[in-house]
Amino acid sequence: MADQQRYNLACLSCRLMYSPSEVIYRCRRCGDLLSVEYDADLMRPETAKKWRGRSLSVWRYAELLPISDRSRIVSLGEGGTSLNRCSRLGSELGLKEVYVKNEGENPTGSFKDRGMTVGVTRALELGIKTVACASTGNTSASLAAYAARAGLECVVLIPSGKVALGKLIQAMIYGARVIQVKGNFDDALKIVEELCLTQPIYLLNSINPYRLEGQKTIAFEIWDQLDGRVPDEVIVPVGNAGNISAIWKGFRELYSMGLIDKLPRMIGIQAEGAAPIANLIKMGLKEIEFVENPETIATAIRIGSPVNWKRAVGAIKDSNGFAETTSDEEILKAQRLLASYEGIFVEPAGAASIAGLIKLVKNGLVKKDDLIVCIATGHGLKDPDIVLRQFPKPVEVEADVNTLMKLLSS
Ligand code: AN7
Repeated sequence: MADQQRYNLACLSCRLMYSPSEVIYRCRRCGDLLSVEYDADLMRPETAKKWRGRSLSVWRYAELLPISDRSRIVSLGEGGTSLNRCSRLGSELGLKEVYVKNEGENPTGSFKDRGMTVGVTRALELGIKTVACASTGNTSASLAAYAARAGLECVVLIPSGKVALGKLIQAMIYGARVIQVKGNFDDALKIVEELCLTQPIYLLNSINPYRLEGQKTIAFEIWDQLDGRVPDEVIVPVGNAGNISAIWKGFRELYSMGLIDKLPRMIGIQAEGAAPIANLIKMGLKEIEFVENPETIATAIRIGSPVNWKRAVGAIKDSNGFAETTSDEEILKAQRLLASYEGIFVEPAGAASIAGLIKLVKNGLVKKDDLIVCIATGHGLKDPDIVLRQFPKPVEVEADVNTLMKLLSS
């Protein structure tokens, strides 16, 4: 038997409420996005007692996830990613306590799996047969996998020629219909949203409120992994701006439940060529100025019109945080630094949080003793080309130990 629904959907702007039984992405009155809001009786410390004894994963936090029938969860073992204390990186930067949460450890290699386990489970509950998304790569890889697991048809739209190879082949092998759109991610998202409003196809981009529910568990896990301590700063790469919003929601819920008594500052990092949110925050603009032709080697965050920009700006401002931009060069440098100092290999977009941290240190915006968590959002093997291009071919030797020793001593 399904539990009773213990949440509703609420418009972010006008607060109009909708029943979860509706397939709806935007408020019918004002057009803004929707958020999952739980019944007040769940927002108590007692709720967290049920979490103890369950393994670290997205579903450890089931009471605060919008699924009524837990017997039908579509899972591949998502979440439970490591939170690595990075002492070598920290001392290089003159910081005492830096952690990297390695979301590349998720089943398809990015944090998107946290959202998809929830979103695709909801799709099944709603009786959906076909799911779709637009994607810079990781969302499509993840949706394709979870759709396969659930036995759903899957359509993914990607910007022509601008998706890292590893992500493209994932969507293919999982059996999705992969369609390249002549345009960028923003163009692809626009048409897939239109498609899903007129066809019986369920949209699983981050305008879908259930996705963010899964992703907020990054905050819950950090809190668990730090034994109840709250970071001073959480640094997040920002593209479509769903993840930073989701993580902030997670921390706010812990706060509402009375489990923490302070909140972290949320720090969003964007690539210079795709930085509408960072520009807004840094220049104090009133209105967002979308970037028409976003460009960065971090193709995952090559997004000019982030749909969740309002939520993200809210998260940054309400948390007393800020936003920063990083150049492609800084991103690649950070990617190498994290790999060679800590053994953590992330894709360029995932390294944006590290590149951002380096910049914040330079600008004196974080303190030496701060407890800092960087979110490394995707696995390095997604995009091998970018690394290959930066290194010379490995030297070749005869299969002879003396030659080898000579080489090593040179
Ligand atoms: C590695 O896959 O948007 O700010 O379509 O893959 O929540 O969008 C990917 C985003 C950061 C940005 N890091 O997260 C997609 C897509 C990685 C990513 C982001 C993405 P959001």
